Amino acid sequence: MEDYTFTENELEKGRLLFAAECTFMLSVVKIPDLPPFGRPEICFAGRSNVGKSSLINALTGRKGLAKTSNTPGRTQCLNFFNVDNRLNLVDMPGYGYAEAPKNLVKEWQGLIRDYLLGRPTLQRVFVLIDSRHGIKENDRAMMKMLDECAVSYQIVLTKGDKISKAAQDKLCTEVTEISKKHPAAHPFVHKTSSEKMLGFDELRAEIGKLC
Ligand SMILES: Nc1nc2c(ncn2[C@@H]2O[C@H](COP(=O)(O)OP(=O)(O)OP(=O)(O)O)[C@@H](O)[C@H]2O)c(=O)[nH]1
Ligand SMILES: [Mg+2]
Repeated sequence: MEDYTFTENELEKGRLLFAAECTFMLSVVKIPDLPPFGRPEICFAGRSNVGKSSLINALTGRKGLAKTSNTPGRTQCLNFFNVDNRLNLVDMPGYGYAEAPKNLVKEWQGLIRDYLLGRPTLQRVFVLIDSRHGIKENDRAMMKMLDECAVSYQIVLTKGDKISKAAQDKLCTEVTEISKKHPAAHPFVHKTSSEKMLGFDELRAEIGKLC
């Protein structure tokens, strides 16, 4: 995947997409409340506190668009954002949050599975992995579910500013090898830091290809 690059045109298309208007649409806690199918959609999944909401803010260049917090479990529903009437972004509740009440966890899992299975406009799920922790058991479970639901997904490493470049490169190679073994996974792994705004030109270009 070393030769996977983005052309000037793709980078420009991604930049323009996110330079346009991005607005909050709605929060969904049950399937009947999902917005009707329409625009292509991408979503962000990952363990609680991995940085999903921060990544949406960095991607769109809008600090308070998605609510972020130090307290795990901040995002408890599917939050939809409209990018220039061309694309929906979906911020998902995090998984693996130890203190979450069991009944709530079951509800979220049900909601996420039903959403993944019943959303033909879903173009890709970006599965976020904390660069300090790598792929954990519940990330593997998420990847398995995505393989089973035949939903295209791609790994994005977050919080790259928290580890050395060498450590991040090593993790990236490992995660790429894991991705290659999963049928529904895109083998190119994105490296990001929302804190330092790194990796977003490429991620915007990637997303620009999907709409
Ligand atoms: N250093 C650093 N901190 C980050 C980065 N991204 C997110 N954080 C911090 O990590 C914490 C969690 O970020 P969120 O974006 O709320 O995480 P989340 O995945 O949306 O969490 P839930 O909604 O609970 O699932 C916050 O304190 C962020 O400031 C990053 O790139 N670098
Ligand atoms: Mg969140």
